[in-house]
Amino acid sequence: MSLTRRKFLKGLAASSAIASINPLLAASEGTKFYNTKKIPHATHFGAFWAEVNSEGKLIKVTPQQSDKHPSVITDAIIDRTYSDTRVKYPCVRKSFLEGKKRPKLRGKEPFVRVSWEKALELVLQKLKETPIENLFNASYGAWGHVGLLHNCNSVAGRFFNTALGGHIGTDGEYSNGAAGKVNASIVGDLEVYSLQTSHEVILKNTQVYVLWGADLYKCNQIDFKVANRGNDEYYKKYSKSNIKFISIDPQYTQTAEILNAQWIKIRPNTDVALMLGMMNYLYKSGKYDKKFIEKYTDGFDKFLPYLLGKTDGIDKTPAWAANITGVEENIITALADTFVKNRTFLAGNWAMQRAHHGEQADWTLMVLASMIGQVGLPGGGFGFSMHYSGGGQAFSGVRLPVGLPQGKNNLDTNIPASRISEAILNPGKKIKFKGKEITYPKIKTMYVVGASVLGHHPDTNELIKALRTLDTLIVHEPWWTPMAKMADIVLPSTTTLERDDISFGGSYSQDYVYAMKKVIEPYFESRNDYDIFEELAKRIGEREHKKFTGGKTKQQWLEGFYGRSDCPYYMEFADFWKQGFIHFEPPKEAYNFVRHSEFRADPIANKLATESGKIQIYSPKFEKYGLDDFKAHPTWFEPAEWLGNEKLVKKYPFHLLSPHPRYRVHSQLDNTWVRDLYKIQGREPVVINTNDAKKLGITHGEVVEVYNDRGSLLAGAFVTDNIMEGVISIQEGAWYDPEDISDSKPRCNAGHVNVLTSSRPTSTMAQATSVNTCLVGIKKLKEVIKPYNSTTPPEIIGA
Ligand SMILES: Nc1nc2c(c(=O)[nH]1)N[C@H]1C(S)=C(S)[C@@H](COP(=O)(O)OP(=O)(O)OC[C@H]3O[C@@H](n4cnc5c(=O)[nH]c(N)nc54)[C@H](O)[C@@H]3O)O[C@H]1N2
Ligand SMILES: Nc1nc2c(c(=O)[nH]1)N[C@H]1C(S)=C(S)[C@@H](COP(=O)(O)OP(=O)(O)OC[C@H]3O[C@@H](n4cnc5c(=O)[nH]c(N)nc54)[C@H](O)[C@@H]3O)O[C@H]1N2
Ligand SMILES: [Mo]
Repeated sequence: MSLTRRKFLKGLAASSAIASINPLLAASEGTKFYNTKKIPHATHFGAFWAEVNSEGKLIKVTPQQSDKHPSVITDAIIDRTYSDTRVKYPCVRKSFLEGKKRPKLRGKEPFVRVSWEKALELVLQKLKETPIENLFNASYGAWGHVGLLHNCNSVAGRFFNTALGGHIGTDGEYSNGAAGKVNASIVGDLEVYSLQTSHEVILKNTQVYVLWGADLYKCNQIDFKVANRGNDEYYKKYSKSNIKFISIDPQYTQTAEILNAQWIKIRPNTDVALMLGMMNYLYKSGKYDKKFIEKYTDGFDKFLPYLLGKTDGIDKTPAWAANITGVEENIITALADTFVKNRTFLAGNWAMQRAHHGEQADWTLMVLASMIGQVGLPGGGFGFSMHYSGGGQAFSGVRLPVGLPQGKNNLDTNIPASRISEAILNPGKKIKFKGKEITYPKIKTMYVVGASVLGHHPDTNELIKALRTLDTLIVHEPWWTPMAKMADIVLPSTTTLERDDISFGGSYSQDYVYAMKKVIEPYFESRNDYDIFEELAKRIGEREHKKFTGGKTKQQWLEGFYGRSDCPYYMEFADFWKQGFIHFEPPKEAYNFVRHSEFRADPIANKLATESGKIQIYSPKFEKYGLDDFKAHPTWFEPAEWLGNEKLVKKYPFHLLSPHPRYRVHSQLDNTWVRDLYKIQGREPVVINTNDAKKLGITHGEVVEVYNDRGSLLAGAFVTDNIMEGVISIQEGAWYDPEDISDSKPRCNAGHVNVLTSSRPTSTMAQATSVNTCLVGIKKLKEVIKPYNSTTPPEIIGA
């Protein structure tokens, strides 16, 4: 927790945080004519009143007052709840049920409907057969839904730890796995999840706002907790302000459009070179802030020889940078001049560190910000979360409920996020990781709850090859996702609407707690993940059962979470539960928050948690790691695949980006009518520049093939000038649909981008995923083997 947050908390009793009473309370109790009931619930897509008819069917959702800019994606909740893709019964892959295993048939065979009794017995048997040293809990990320009790990740983690003693886990994130392993050593904080300088401060002080690949509008459509889309109000104010917006991005985003930003087209994965070029110019022209560098940073002198080419013979001049980035030399120097002459805010994204050598991106940006010298000044410096979960909103200062305690994992075996396929395929292999060496365990059983590994992991064909070597693959899912279709045992989970829970939002403002009341009865035979694990724990033993439940009922857990808040304005749980939410108005001072202002005001008293207490431009700790692909200072490394690699580009001329989807949370909602808003002939769109399309004879709206050595897919061409030439883009998360399952690398019929991405790690330091480093070819289509089909459930015998 940052100092400022603590101060907020201390000052809370005297602050103006006020719990307000819901004026809609009466309306939430139902209407006379139709006999419907309005029930409060909350999701990643926003909080709403769910209207249920007399038959108990959900018929309508109406956004709650906390949703400042409701989106159609909230409506799609109804469609997905009653979707044909729901898993209705426990199912087991045919050969697996017959005891023949045949792991190579995963994803190819029919399933058999079984009773819960049979399914649980099988799961239990497999768990008993598998020592925890061989049990991989791949329930990554917690994007399933926002509830604190039924949170898929924590329910699974708690079960494995309390009932079995532990499990193999994942180390590092798909989101910001590279930056996440570096930033804390540079500025004492991850930065990617830290409280951001407030929008009000930006509006009052910022003159130049750089969207460094930050797609604020799109990425803030959802929240890790409950979305409020409160940022949209600020973007309106931004667009009317005098702030000059500059977007450095291979695509002209919707955010850039809203803010009328100047577009700097940059070759993907080359931002570090651009920043070095600017720094080189600022140093040589003497325009950088020497005082800031002296007072607040450490190791500039050790970085300079590299910047000036004394160590490697390459002077990192703007001309050098122009050659790499495709941004003209005079623009690079003009940008640097603009940044130092104006109060400039650099809003970094996460996509550029989701690339080969992604460790360098944030670090270099922070060093550039240091040379500009405005870190900690109102409206200046940097932020790495303005695009995420309502970043920039004022923080209520209220301590909010936390979820299920995880218990102790007796194993310390975690696989770096990018290495899952490799680890499954190479037990015992040793790799470098965070300056140490780790050994891959032998993974026999993989258990997935609330994640779409087949959706989120790079290089789908490599992953499927790995999954087809496991002994057992168990998945809990409400829907027949591509991940579920690949499993041996599929247990049908309820959706968020089918159980009571509690959450809060937005992630940064933390100004609402929400009652997520059960809206409908569980669909067919689905059960809550919590209940499934409780039942398994019970069958393992009385002690294990008690350890898992903590001796509490679900209601007691919920009330306990709620009671953990230390806010004096909290209402009684029963009142809160009736009202549906509780709101805390952030105190006035929260609107004046400036990131790193305390460090700036007094770098001794408020020193950073780094080696020197200052911003680490050079790190002796990292020097000791002695790695070839990660040095002690920011460094430009050529990515393995990029537009500057002439040899590769001859074969695969396009750089493929896979940004996050506008109308989904990753793969979620791909099975709803929302698809109709943006799919092209049923496929995920591939965004391509007008001139490129012309050269290839591709017209807007036709289905094309995108391919490389790793795989191929079909996508619908979206032709536009809003992407630079040589770059194409396909949103992550389309449901995988192999055309010919007998093929070892079947073409994906639906445009699931990870059949093309590489599982290459960012470096031997962070071993993070690098999906945005990917070259491909694109061509007109000869034939389509079968119609679009990704949301068709598998064949189920006995259903
Ligand atoms: N190419 C490419 N790939 C990427 C990325 C990229 O930028 N490009 N981004 C990466 C990033 S940053 C992330 S965070 C990951 C996201 O990857 P995931 O977190 O795996 O993405 P989701 O599709 O949201 O998966 C959540 C799953 O939980 C299920 N679910 C929902 N509710 C419940 C429930 O109550 N119980 C159970 N058991 N299941 C439930 C949903 O149906 C869905 O299958 O993707 C990564 N993959
Ligand atoms: N609507 C919606 N919002 C989301 C999510 C979602 O699924 N849907 N997922 C959430 C999650 S889990 C995460 S991790 C975040 C992801 O946050 P980010 O990773 O920042 O988001 P992306 O959409 O992958 O990419 C943002 C922009 O980066 C640009 N970009 C790609 N490569 C480069 C590069 O090399 N240089 C530069 N300068 N720009 C580049 C892309 O063109 C794109 O416009 O989003 C969150 N927000
Ligand atoms: Mo993410």
